[in-house]
Amino acid sequence: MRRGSESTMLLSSSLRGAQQVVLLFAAMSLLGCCGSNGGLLMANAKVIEYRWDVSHQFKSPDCFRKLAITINGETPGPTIDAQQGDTVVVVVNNSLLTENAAIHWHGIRQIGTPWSDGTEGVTQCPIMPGDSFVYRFVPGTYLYHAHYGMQMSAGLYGVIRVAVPDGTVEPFAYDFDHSLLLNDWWHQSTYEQAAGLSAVPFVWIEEPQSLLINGRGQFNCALAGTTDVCDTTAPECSPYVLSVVPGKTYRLRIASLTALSALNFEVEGHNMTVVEADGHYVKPFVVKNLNIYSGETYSVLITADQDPSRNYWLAANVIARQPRTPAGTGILNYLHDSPEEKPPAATPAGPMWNDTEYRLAQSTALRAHPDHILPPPATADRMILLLNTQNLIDGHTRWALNNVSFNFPHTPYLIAMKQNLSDVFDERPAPETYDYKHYDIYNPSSNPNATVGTSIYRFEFDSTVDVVLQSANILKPNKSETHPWHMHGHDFWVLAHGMGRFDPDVDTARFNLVDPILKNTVDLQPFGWTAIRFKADNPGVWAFHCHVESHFFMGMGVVFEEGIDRVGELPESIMGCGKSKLPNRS
Ligand SMILES: *[C@@H]1O[C@H](CO)[C@@H](O)[C@H](O)[C@H]1NC(C)=O
Ligand SMILES: *[C@@H]1O[C@H](CO)[C@@H](O)[C@H](O)[C@H]1NC(C)=O
Ligand SMILES: *[C@@H]1O[C@H](CO)[C@@H](O)[C@H](O)[C@H]1NC(C)=O
Ligand SMILES: *[C@@H]1O[C@H](CO)[C@@H](O)[C@H](O)[C@H]1NC(C)=O
Ligand SMILES: *[C@@H]1O[C@H](CO)[C@@H](O)[C@H](O)[C@H]1NC(C)=O
Ligand SMILES: *[C@@H]1O[C@H](CO)[C@@H](O)[C@H](O)[C@H]1NC(C)=O
Ligand SMILES: *[C@@H]1O[C@H](CO)[C@@H](O)[C@H](O)[C@H]1NC(C)=O
Ligand SMILES: [Cu+2]
Repeated sequence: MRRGSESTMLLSSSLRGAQQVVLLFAAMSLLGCCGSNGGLLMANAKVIEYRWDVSHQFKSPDCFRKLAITINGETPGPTIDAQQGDTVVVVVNNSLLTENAAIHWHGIRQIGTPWSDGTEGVTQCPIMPGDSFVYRFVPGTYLYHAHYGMQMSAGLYGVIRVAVPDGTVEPFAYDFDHSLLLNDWWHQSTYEQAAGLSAVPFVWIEEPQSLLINGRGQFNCALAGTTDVCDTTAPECSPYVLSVVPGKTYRLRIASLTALSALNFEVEGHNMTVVEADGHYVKPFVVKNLNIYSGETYSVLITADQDPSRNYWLAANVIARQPRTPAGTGILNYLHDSPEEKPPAATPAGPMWNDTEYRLAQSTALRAHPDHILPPPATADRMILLLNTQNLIDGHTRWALNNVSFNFPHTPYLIAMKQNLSDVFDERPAPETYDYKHYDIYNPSSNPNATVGTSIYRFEFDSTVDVVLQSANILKPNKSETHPWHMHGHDFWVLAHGMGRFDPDVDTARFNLVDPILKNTVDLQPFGWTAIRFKADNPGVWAFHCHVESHFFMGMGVVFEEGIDRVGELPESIMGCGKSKLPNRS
């Protein structure tokens, strides 16, 4: 209960600190998505407080009973509803009896509060059972989820919805605003999953049993064997219903926190206009099907302009891996007297799962809205090439970047650096590139052995950095995977996507420096490459990793540092593990 007892003090200091955080926000709006009127933000800023109790509960989101990790008894957890400029205070109480926890605020840049990022091992010690932790930050976009072990796939996640300040007009109009959180769901526990991933030989959990829309899916209980754990009539697993009024336009905030699957989402019979991605306005484009990768958020507009005498499917299908999971479905309901009536058509099947060109085309179509372009710096100070490979280390299957597979040190980097602790992590620079002229991305390496490492990339403060992600062969011949890469503490410009081997002497000419979209998560296609640029202007230590939970667990991530000397005094609440010392108290 040691840190629990400090929560009251921290909470009150966070309330006192609200004004300071609002000022930090005013600086942030230069890069933020929506508002630019600092005066308005100041006048309207509120402090919103949430108290969350994290605990294990038996849940049946797809009709099959399973132990899930919940917030205040629910999965997905409560939606954080705020207005841009507000300060959100979340008091997290870890009531898991046997497990640590940490919650990451995905897409929130944490300018001036790098210790509130919620990444266990990088920015804080885990929250131990019985402990509380106060996260305090200014929101900017739309997701939160566990960042400890594999708790994300156990259900510890939710949506953060941030409205524009009063008086700010968005570049599109709609009548109603709804969120759709997409997930994949396994019946095996996360402990079994993690044990399998760490085993020699490797034991793979296989594809998810269900896909969930707003925490609801429909498993075929006939496949469950015993009937007492699966009940298709359980109210918990009745399909999500979105009720519409003919003629009205709906903003759907579609967010994916899948642990593994890339998804394709559609609303049967309706086109969607994509207007926002990861908290930034998009040059509007119309799609029938939207690809969405784990960690991404999109806003789309749909108009209820179809035959109102029937209902329509909402459907999510697996792409980029051979699907073995039925579509996740919900119902678009025009029939208000029978909202759950099944639509007469077959469930939409989505595009071919292996149509890489189609996915690449949609990713490339994402551009900044013409009135909201923030041009990137014309040149970069440094370019890092990251080769993504599957490797073996002492018989364990791992993922590596430039032959280094990431392992967390026992002491979080942020604390180690601020307290000048030595022997916490490998202080030699992490590898900047690989032999891109000769490495064959299409075939398994003749020597698939890599090493584990804790080394990081350190950037000169305010410098401009390019990172090019290169997807290569996995350990099997002619197979490569899709990886959604997520950066903490920054939004980055997506300069280009390509297929094949990236050649810096040729392909930099393809960089879009005119109207690239800013994002915090971007897809990397099989045997393809993705180039991003960002400013190292946020003092702190930040993870950059594949958002596939099992891939990150198996080492698919790197860590960035910039401006550590500018980071303010760290709160005690993040300390207490490894070598991190708690300051003496009187
Ligand atoms: C925090 O958890 C403890 C048990 O671990 C419980 O007694 C307490 O009521 C919880 N507090 C809140 C605010 O849920
Ligand atoms: C969707 O858009 C396509 C292409 O613009 C168009 O041909 C089609 O009629 C639209 N469908 C609906 C239902 O509006
Ligand atoms: C895509 O996968 C299907 C099987 O699901 C296969 O029949 C087809 O040949 C594949 N297409 C390509 C381009 O590999
Ligand atoms: C890879 O490492 C293993 C030990 O884990 C070793 O037995 C094997 O010879 C190595 N392979 C090569 C090609 O060096
Ligand atoms: C860590 O080292 C820096 C630079 O040498 C120094 O300014 C700082 O005071 C040291 N911090 C601690 C906690 O010792
Ligand atoms: C990774 O390390 C192994 C063993 O040192 C080496 O044989 C292999 O070429 C390296 N691969 C890459 C991509 O650098
Ligand atoms: C891999 O693909 C290449 C080119 O498509 C082909 O020549 C080769 O036979 C394939 N190898 C295997 C093992 O399927
Ligand atoms: Cu991955």
